[in-house]
Amino acid sequence: MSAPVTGIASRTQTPKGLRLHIGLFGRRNAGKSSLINALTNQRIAIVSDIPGTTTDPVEKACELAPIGPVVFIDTAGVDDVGELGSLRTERTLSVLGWVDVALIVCDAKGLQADELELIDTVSKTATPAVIVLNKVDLASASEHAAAVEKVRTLGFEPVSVCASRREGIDELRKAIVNLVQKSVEPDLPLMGSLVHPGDTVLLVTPIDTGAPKGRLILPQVQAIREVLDADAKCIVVRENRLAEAIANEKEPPAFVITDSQVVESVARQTPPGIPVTTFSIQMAACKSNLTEMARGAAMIDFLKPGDKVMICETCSHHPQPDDIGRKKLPRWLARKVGGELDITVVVGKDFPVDLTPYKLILQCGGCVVTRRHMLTRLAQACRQNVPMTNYGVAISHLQGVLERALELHPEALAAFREAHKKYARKDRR
Ligand SMILES: Nc1nc2c(ncn2[C@@H]2O[C@H](COP(=O)(O)OP(=O)(O)OP(=O)(O)O)[C@@H](O)[C@H]2O)c(=O)[nH]1
Ligand code: SF4
Ligand SMILES: [Mg+2]
Repeated sequence: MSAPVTGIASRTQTPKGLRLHIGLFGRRNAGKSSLINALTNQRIAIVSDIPGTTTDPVEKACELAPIGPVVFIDTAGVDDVGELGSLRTERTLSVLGWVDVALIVCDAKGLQADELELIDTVSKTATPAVIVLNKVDLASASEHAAAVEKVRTLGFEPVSVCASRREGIDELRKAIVNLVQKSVEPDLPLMGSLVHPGDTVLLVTPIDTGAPKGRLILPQVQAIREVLDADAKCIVVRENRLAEAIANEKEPPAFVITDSQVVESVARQTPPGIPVTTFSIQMAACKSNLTEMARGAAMIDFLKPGDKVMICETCSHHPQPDDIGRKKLPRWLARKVGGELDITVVVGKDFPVDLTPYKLILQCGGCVVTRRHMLTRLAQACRQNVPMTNYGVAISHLQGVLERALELHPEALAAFREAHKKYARKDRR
């Protein structure tokens, strides 16, 4: 795992993981790419009258007035044909599982079967969606009226547009804003409700070879900002200055938050009574479901050599020489298990449909994706009874201090203990 860096150079750029993700779905030639251009008032997506122009999900980060920083995901048409076509359709539908908002682009002349299926899917999966009737210029008044009526019977109020002439776009923007306000959960803060005015929070940030030159990584910057916003005091140290920093304070800090990689040393140096957490644990709490991730970590103690484990890195960052996901975690796990595991590394946003071959899934922090994306993965793993945890929770456990690191999250701690007992009972059989 290597979280994206931030600093002076990137001050004006909102990281992807903090942007609203808006996906466009529909048949080939429906006008999905044209609509992205119309909404952004730019030519950022390729438009052509050849069906199947967009073949893979394409992400475009941009500003969408008045929402602010967003990522548009242009997708391949859901009516694509042939073997390759059905693979594309499968990828498109997987994107539908994690966007914050879906724009279902339909034909104003009348809804086709694929379009009705898409609307059915967003209804069933409770995906916040706007149904867009595009190409109103080509529809007769009665065709258009019938399409509007049909969408209403499905429980949605459609927005009619002509993407190529950029008509109806302001109304569409308004509909997106309303939907976001009504149905999209705002991002949770990294520190949740842990910081109070007047508190002192100690941040431990190791500066090793993996640390970006001259900058701090995103979760560290986010944490500092949240402490300041809460009118609390923030002390930032490397692990070698931790004991000194605690001793210098008249009052003990409210808690210590550290990079997972030095959590064992931090837990050892921090007097009992001062809670310790990690950036990754807080990331799991705000970005997915820490309780489930803690439950998943219990499986680590029951893995056997040769067991299949899937490691998921949600972005294709350039792997470091001693990369956490690809090198350190497999090495630490092998040491713990007493032999090599059968590890598969999955990079990017695709996630296998069948997870049952795996004994455990280790997910990175997912800093570049939406909370919904992480929750969708977790829900899929839960449905298939496959334990899933995240790198940081796993590292704390592999370093023998997970219980200490979960002190601030009693529900997650209880879930970890309960799952541990359950797996132990199964293991004895
Ligand atoms: N008349 C009319 N043509 C439109 C409208 N919107 C898009 N088009 C045209 O429809 C064709 C397909 O548009 P695209 O935006 O490429 O459609 P797409 O859904 O991205 O298509 P694929 O990438 O092939 O799935 C282009 O020739 C556009 O100019 C519209 O509102 N009215
Ligand atoms: S998405 Fe995952 S692998 Fe990529 S930088 Fe963030 S935590 Fe690391
Ligand atoms: Mg397209």
